[in-house]
Amino acid sequence: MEMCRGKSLVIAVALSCLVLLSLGGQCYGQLQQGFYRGKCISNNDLDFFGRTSFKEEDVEKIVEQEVSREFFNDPKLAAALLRLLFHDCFVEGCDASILLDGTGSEKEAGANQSVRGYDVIERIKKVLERICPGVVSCADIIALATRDAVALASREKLRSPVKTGRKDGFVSLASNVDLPSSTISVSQSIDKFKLKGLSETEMVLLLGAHTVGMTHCGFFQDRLYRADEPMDADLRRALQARCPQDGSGSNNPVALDQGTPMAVDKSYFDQISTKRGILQIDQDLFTSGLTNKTVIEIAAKGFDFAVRFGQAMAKLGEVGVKTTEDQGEIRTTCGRVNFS
Ligand code: HEM
Ligand SMILES: *[C@@H]1O[C@H](CO)[C@@H](O)[C@H](O)[C@H]1NC(C)=O
Ligand SMILES: CC(=O)N[C@H]1CO[C@H](CO)[C@@H](O)[C@@H]1O
Repeated sequence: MEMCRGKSLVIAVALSCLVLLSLGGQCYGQLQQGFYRGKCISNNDLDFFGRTSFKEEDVEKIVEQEVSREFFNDPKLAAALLRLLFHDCFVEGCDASILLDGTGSEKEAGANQSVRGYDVIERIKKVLERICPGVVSCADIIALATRDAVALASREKLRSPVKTGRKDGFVSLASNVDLPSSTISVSQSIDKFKLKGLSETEMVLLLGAHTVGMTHCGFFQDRLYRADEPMDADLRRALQARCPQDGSGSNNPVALDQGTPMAVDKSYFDQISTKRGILQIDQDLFTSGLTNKTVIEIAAKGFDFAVRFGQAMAKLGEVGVKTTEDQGEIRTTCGRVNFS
């Protein structure tokens, strides 16, 4: 995979991409750090002589400012965007396919339930279109905005590097949506992430996104009434009250991280290490011999979660990206393909 990023060894790169593609794998395109440098030129200002003057704008800075404003109004933004990024990237690659409206699009798939943040991306897009129309892709806005929201929700306020240069895809089909369910086994989940070019360790780190945000009783309440499910007794009692066995509370929200539900930190790993995971897949990361070592390592003092999570998130953001004209476009509006 790493080879696909290289600039030299063009032939080797082309060959390995072909091999990877023919194996059904993902091949990272030519994303770049600071792809938009020098590309977003605004010409709204008149200079001293009344001539139009051109000004180079900092796209990443603009996104960061918009995200700060949105985050201030809604600190749940980090959770919304993390889930949006995951659901976009795992279906058709990180190409903003999840943002397309229309009958039968990805948004309408069962797994879309409660995915949020579409409107935030569209608002940031509008701001950028006013400044430099047709330059910044919706797919890049998702990647940059998620990075910025996570930094704001993180105790360490670390803003990880994110490459840009994605194009927006043309296809969005609910029937393509095949996201993991909360009862997927650890080994099946590892396989699913491997198919996207993400390692076991990266999968564990990325599930650490469940350090923020909410789920609903319906996704896990079976666990509360099965004696063989490992769960802290106090937590089980509290959740049984919230999620009655008759299912009458199946839409009740429950925080995925019972420790620090609003902060992007490693608390999720402390929680699952003490049988306080909520979804079955969360708790299983600790129970399973395949991933328990990694969980313990991340939970340990001194593990640099902010940095490692940022790196895994950046890698997620590079899954199946589209970078050429025939693969994608720069949408004018994130909700629809241009000229349709
Ligand atoms: C095996 C993999 C995964 C499974 C089975 C899974 C499953 C789920 C489920 C069932 C919910 C709750 C939905 C609801 O109750 O409405 C959820 C929420 C969430 N997921 Fe995952 N997830 C997985 C991986 C990920 C990854 C890789 C990320 C991001 C990097 C992520 C980020 C989130 C976030 C932030 C929320 C909370 C959303 C909110 O509060 O709006 N998940 N996930
Ligand atoms: C991980 O799980 C396996 C299998 O359940 C167990 O044998 C092993 O001791 C566990 N490792 C740690 C570090 O807890
Ligand atoms: C936001 C959105 O479009 N949600 C849709 C998700 O899918 C269900 C059907 O599975 C629709 O009813 C929702 O409108």
